[in-house]
Amino acid sequence: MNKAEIMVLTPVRSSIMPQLEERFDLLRADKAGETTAEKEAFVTRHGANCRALLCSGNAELTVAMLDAMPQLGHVSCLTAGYDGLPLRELAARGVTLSNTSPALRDDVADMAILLMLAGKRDFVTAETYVRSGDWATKGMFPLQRSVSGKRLGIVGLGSLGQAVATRAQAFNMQVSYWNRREKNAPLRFHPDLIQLASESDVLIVTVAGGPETENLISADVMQALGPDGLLVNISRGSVIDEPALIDALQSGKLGAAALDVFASEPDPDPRLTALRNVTLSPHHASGTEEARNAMAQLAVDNIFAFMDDKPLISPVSI
Ligand code: 8YV
Repeated sequence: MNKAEIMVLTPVRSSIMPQLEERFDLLRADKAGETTAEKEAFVTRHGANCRALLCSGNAELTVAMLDAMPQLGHVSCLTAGYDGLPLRELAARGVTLSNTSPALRDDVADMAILLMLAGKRDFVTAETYVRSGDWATKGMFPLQRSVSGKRLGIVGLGSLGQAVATRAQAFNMQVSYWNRREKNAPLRFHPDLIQLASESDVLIVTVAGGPETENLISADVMQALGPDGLLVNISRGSVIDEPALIDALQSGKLGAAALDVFASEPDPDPRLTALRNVTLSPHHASGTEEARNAMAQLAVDNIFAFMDDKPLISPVSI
């Protein structure tokens, strides 16, 4: 009997790929060439019977590709973010979507705390201070600011925001949040984001990217967070108005930022990376062996669930 066909736009880790290879006929669009046109030509040639597709959230899944896969029923996105996918087109075709946010939540929440502490204690500069010998020649490193007892505002209280809240409470922080809708959570809800920022010492952004949250963190939000405030972003660069961020950091209207994500990756704006009051990380919050294995496994398990007519493990409503 012929194996069912699965289209691969982005492969999972090589250690996990054999699970798919064993059961399905894999159509490797990812190997068809570097350009979208080459991948599109491959999908057009081979997509007629494919039932499910594996890709990352920033893969170029074009309308022409979807048109060439009339049997497509499911897209298993192997990242948490899916803001680059054509959601309206998928919904219109009745194609279901799953992502991997449960698999990376804890490591991303850890990174939010790491960035918060590094930003508040100026840890990167402190490390260089020891390595360079400045400690011996210049004396004591300047005093920094604590996080214990301080006010944390979380922007977006999905499961990632909740995981950040749990960690911050262990640091004895007072945690409040902004979300589109109030959540049933024992945390203070602020329906007004500017108000939340003005009553926070640290703001951690965890909302999903996409058009709905583009530039949500505006110049006004940054100004409300203020000259002593720290803005941490572990969601998507698009959520922050980056030119306004550069201006706020340069002028001192905002104290500091600690960022894992940027408007332009992997080459963030040099005006941003030149600033002393920014702590930088190369979009690596989920960059652990554990998280990446769990993400790959979950993406594969969602394909198995779909192909076996079982409920998806981590569906996304679109
Ligand atoms: C990804 C992420 O691992 O899953 C996401 O949405 O932002 C990251 O953690 C990264 O985009 C992989 O390229």
